[in-house]
Amino acid sequence: MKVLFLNGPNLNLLGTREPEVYGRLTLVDIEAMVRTRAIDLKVEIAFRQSNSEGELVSWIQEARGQFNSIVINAAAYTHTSIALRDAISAVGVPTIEIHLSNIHAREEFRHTSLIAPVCRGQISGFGVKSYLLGFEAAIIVTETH
Ligand code: CA2
Repeated sequence: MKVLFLNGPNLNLLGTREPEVYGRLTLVDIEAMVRTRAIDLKVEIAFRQSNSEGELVSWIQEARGQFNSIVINAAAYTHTSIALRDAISAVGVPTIEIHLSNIHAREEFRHTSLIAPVCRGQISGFGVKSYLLGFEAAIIVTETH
């Protein structure tokens, strides 16, 4: 089984600013935590980040036939990107949407996720644990796909 983790814009800055919202861990720390879990579960993973919408779209397209499922923290593109939504919908690889913060408890513009309707589910508000919960969900949807 192979799971692709995708991270959107500014997540490379995690741990440097707004620790009260996003915590103190960096994306490198989060990747290490996910890799440790992947070894325990004997699941192969790829873990990527991009500030570019187009690069994220390309990675989603390339996931078809390469990965069983996708876990995506699309960051701000969650709320704006029809391109990401169309890519997730087009490739048909089961996808889990995750967020560190609870987007529904924040500013109104974060309450809408354009990708939620084409994802299998959403995990939002559990800090770095959202990545591990998303990983578990990605395995569950692969088993039922
Ligand atoms: O809670 C999440 O995981 C978000 O996807 C994080 C995004 C935000 O735009 C979404 O609404 C919710 C922001 C990603 C990174 O933002 C940083 C801002 C300051 C310092 C470090 C990271």
